[in-house]
Amino acid sequence: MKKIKFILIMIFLCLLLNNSFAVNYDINEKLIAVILPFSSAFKGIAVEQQNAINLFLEENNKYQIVYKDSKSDAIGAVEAFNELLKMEKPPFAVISCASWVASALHPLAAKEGIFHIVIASANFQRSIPHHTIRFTIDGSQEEKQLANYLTNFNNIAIYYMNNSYGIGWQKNIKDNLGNKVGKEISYDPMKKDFIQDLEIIAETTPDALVLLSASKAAIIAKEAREMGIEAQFVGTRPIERPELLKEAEFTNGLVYTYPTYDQANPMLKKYKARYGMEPTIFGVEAYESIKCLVAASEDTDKSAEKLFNWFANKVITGALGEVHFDENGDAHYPYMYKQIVNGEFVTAEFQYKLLLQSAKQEIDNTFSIMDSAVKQSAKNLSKSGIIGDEVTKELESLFKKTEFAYDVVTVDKSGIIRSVYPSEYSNIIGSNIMNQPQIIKLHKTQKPVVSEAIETVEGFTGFDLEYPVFDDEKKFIGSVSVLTQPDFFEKVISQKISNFPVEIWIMQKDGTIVYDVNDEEIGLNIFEDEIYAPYKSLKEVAKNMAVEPSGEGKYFFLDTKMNETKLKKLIWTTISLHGTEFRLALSHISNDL
Ligand code: COI
Ligand code: CYT
Repeated sequence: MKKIKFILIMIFLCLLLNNSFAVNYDINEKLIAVILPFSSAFKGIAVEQQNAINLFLEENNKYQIVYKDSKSDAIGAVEAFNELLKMEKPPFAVISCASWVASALHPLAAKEGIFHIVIASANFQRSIPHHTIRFTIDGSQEEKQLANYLTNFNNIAIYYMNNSYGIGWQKNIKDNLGNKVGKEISYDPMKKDFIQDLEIIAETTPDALVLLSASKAAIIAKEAREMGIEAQFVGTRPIERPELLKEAEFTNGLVYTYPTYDQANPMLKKYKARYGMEPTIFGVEAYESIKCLVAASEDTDKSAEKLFNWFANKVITGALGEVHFDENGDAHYPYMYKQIVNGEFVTAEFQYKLLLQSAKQEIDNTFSIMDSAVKQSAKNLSKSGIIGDEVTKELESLFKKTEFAYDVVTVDKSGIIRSVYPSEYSNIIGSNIMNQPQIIKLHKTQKPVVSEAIETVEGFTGFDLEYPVFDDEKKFIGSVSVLTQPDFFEKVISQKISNFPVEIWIMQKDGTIVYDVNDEEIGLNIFEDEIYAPYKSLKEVAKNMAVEPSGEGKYFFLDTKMNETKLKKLIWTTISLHGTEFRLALSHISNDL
């Protein structure tokens, strides 16, 4: 049934498209079209976007805007677009809202050579490269972050709006957490009463109910709670609508993912003064899109190609904060968790602990895989000793098992490196590392060791994990080692914290920074190095970190670009392996979100 409907829509779209093939336009270089879902379940969103665009135009009236109503689906959007083509002079650019509109208009606008910007379009299918610029982050990116939270639950129900936004999300969650999803039901966004669906969901007693909804989440939450559904409500970007605060009694506690933007941007105050309420991400995104489009138009000949190229691979700082456009035209910026607490949309405090824990877990897992590989090699080397062809084979296999290894070596019982893999580092064979602290310890204890940051014979600051090797008679004959570089931490952690406006750094108990996003700080000591001298509060925090395995604090230090001094909040925990401890810290600028 769905398939037939899809085919009919496609035929209809093709007919509409064909009608406009022959026309040759004279384009209006002062006119921008904005296609929004005014007559739909998303009217509130459309009005907010329109308000934000008008706010910008009040200050910059070089361009005229023609607003069109996409109504509730792709067909409505294509009709609106075709009306533009019938104008004596069609607009040079079009901004459109919603995923289903984005995917439908994108090939049409490309065909007509009209530049296209899409907003509020998390699930957008590009068919023609280098044409459309998207300000919304892809749903699959947001889902990675939501999944971090959803893994805490075991029986997830999904209630989703029946359009490409809801369907795209439902697929994303199923693909990644399918084994936890107990029930999924879609609903028509025009629907007013959700009781029947919710009764079916209630029967499965979910512990989390994901609502892929906008303002309708207010009624859904109310009806769900009234029938006794106790599940944690979980949402995504479009759920932050004013209607939810009117039903705070039922929506309090909702947790959702949300893009970050510049909280101090003057646009927010102006919008509030003008319209009596704060804008949501929809308004901020709409404002930023028209602002950038106007800037791009001033800099170019307004052709679709030049306008696209103006955005691609650019970093733009504005109301959305720092936005990175990739070569495909997609925007990237951080996402966070928000929550409804006491009838307000607020930044969820829990996210920092969650992020720190998941970074720790990722490092622990990686260490543990590396540890068992080295342990196994040490056993295998009992037979072959620490030099010879068999050893090279063993080192090769160890290297291939340990994703983040820089190199792997064997060391004899007098502390001389005897074999190395890969062979390109063979210049270190023969180096004496007897005076490195971890080797001293290993020789003394004959137990596995992990070094603190050491100056390696390879020539960089690194970390060494070593297991002792014993021969068949259990006599100590040397050791086997895996060496990693500090960026090993970055590679492991970045998958867990990417897109969050937080910094992770790692300190040894002596105050040496062994990992920081800012390369220049790696290897510096908070208690000793010059650049930390003016930051007493940081030294205080570091003193606590040196003695306490976990804790929290506040300090002043430079932002990640080392420009301005900011108040930062921090929490830390400990990573420990074979008795060596590292403090893993997460800090964030206290008003960054
Ligand atoms: C999206 O498609 O990403 C949206 O946010 C659409 C919105 C009207 C619910
Ligand atoms: N290098 C290495 N120490 C070093 O300097 N590969 C192991 C231990």
